[in-house]
Amino acid sequence: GSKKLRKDVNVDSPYYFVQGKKGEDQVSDAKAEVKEIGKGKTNWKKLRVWCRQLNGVWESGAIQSTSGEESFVSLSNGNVVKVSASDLLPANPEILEGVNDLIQLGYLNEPSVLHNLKYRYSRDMIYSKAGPVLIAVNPIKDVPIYGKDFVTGYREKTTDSPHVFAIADTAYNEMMNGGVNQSIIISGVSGAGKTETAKFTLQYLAALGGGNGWIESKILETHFILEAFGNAKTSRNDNSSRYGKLTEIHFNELGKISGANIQTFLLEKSRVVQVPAGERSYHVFYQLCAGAPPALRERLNLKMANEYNYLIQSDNFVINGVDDAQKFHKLVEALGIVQICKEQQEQAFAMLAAVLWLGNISFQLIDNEHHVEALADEALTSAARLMGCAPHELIQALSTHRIRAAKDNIAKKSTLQQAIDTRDALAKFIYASLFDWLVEQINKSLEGGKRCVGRSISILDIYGFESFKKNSFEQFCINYANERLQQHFNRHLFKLEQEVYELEGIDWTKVDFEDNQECLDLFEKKPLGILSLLDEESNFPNATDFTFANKLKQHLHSNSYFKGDRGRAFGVRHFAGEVLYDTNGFLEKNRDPLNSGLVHLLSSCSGQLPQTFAKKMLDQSPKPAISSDTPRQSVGMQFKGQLFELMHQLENTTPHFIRCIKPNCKQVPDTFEDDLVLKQLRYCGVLEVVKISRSGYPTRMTHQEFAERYGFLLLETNASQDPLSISVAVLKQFNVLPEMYQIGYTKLFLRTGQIGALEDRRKHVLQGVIGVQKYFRGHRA
Ligand code: AD9
Ligand code: MG
Repeated sequence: GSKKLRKDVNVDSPYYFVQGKKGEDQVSDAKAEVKEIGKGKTNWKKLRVWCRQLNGVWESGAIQSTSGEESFVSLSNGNVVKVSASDLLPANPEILEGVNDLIQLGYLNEPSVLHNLKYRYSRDMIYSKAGPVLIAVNPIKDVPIYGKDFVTGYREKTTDSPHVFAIADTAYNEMMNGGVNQSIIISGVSGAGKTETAKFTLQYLAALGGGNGWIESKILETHFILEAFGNAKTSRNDNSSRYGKLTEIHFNELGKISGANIQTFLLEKSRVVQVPAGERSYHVFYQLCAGAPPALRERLNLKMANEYNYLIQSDNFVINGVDDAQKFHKLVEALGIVQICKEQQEQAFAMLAAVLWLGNISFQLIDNEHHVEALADEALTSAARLMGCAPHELIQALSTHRIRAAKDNIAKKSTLQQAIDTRDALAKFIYASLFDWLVEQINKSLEGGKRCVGRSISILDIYGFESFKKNSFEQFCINYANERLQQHFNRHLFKLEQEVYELEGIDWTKVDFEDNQECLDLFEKKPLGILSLLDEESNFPNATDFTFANKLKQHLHSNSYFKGDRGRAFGVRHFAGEVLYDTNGFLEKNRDPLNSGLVHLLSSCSGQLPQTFAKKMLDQSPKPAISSDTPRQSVGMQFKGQLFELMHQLENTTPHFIRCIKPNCKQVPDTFEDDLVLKQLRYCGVLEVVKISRSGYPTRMTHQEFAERYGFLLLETNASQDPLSISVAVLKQFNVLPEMYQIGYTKLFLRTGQIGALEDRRKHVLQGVIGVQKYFRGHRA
């Protein structure tokens, strides 16, 4: 990891390793912990351990005997194997099996964390906590834990097992009692369950804050509309959101929902014109083609999905178990509910049909210099009619491009590739503008009048960290966003952790925490951050992806978060791991050029939506669009701006974090792939949370709990019966060193591993005669 936790500890202490200084080095951890235990402080025979197999998988077992650095371990499958200490990690005692909160685990090593989640998952306990963070492992099947009885259970606090409802409930109460805006930040890889989790959150809040009638059902309906336009089937998820979303819910003084507002981020536009094999374009295209009634079909000259080039590419038209026609009817209903009138709906559908027809436009050669012109066929006339322009105007706009010559902008004939790019740019622009327009309409209908201060809950459903074989500009932006969110996450958790210690009167000021600011600087610094360099290069007419890659290497080679690579690639050391980006297409995607001829065309269309789209575009342009082909702010800078605004918004809220985990790649239930889960735990910073607590005192028990559990082990009966003195006597008798614990006002804080040793002793005694007698004298098991 790029981040280190430092703890001011005595490096010479034999407990150095145990304290987690080498938290990143599991192997030394293992050796040290096993060695410590081997020194005879604990009866380490029969010690439960995790044992690394040749294939890297951790198996549970118990130590049979030890000599030097090697041990014989009997595995859970009955086999006995010889293992070196470096392949052993201590496992938690049985009482900690499947605990609600990972922080309760005495040993917080990776196999222990993983085992705990797996144990719970196999019992359909999909939610767990890691300190303040909720971990949600996608069940990929219906689990009956979201009904009215569960809402009531969490509302009346008769249930306290980890749940998304519990998070929503806490947020709601903190908002009502403290008058502070709240946020629920949901992240995870594609298919991990973010969007479903966001819906359950909303469902709970609607149940709590409902009552004013329409508004909450309206908010729920918006999901359906945005899913139709912003979700698609991908190889990872049949209903993958291709944009990020922040839903802000407003409440009134009485805690009832009064309105809402939705913000979206970085819609994947390329999908409109390019669909990867086995995937689909946006749901709404298939819904429209399958479900439009005859009269509408006629007005839009609509065909079936398999007659449109943009949709044919992937040869994938249906999703198992989904009826697109029926979804279309549901969509129309939902549009009505958010007050988008019939006329507007028809205009929106006309834009969709126009996009589809654009994809069918073809070009013919017109001279010997490879120049082409769009054919005036059914596709072209239909697209022109739907947009509201004359066919020859569309032909002209698609067959020419503009170049800057001195101060003028002159139109030149296009080659086939240029013409196709122009056509696709128009289709993408129309679709993205339509999406933004829809969000605007939805927001108008969700507006709730006067807003109360400190009465809102925002739900963020945003793409998690991505690292594929090939990573492009999209992954670059997504990972940049995650780097920002991770900083927010770390800072918040760290603050919380510190607060707990302060509240308990414990000295923890020596913990020093390095965050990922340097990595963020690599992206954001002016003028030598990647985003600035990308913009600079985007403005050079002759720049290529290669020159961009070289520029990065030239300026950033000494940055420790940057890694130059061969050819067009470069690497970034993210908090979640190193990612190699291929600069292919970076400049083009960052410029996202829209031929000024197209803007002119749209603004002169008779259709209302094209005009609106063009106007918005012109309003956004820093310079008059006429003068250049790339008038807009670059995509990278736009995204950075959006992200800053988002962070600013989030910083004024109390955050609650939910980390969604995808248990397997096959989208099937009851299958838990260790490696995949472990990777995500790393990506989403759960192991970081765990590390933060490792560096401190992860085990916390109230004086009362501690005294009840271990008090009976005292050899001399304590005159005083108060839990604190019993606890202190236990610690003394078992020679727990002063640096291994701290005594807070109400709780006892213990370092990693201490509870395991005490548990072993306790079990040992309970098994012995004396222990059994004491046990039957009424101590709790
Ligand atoms: V993506 O980044 O938008 O591609 P998400 O949003 O993380 O992704 P999504 O919420 O769409 O994933 O979940 C994927 C599928 O998992 C859903 O379609 C459901 O079939 C399934 N799922 C997710 N969460 C739950 C749940 N709590 N209970 C049951 C679930 N099924
Ligand atoms: Mg989603």
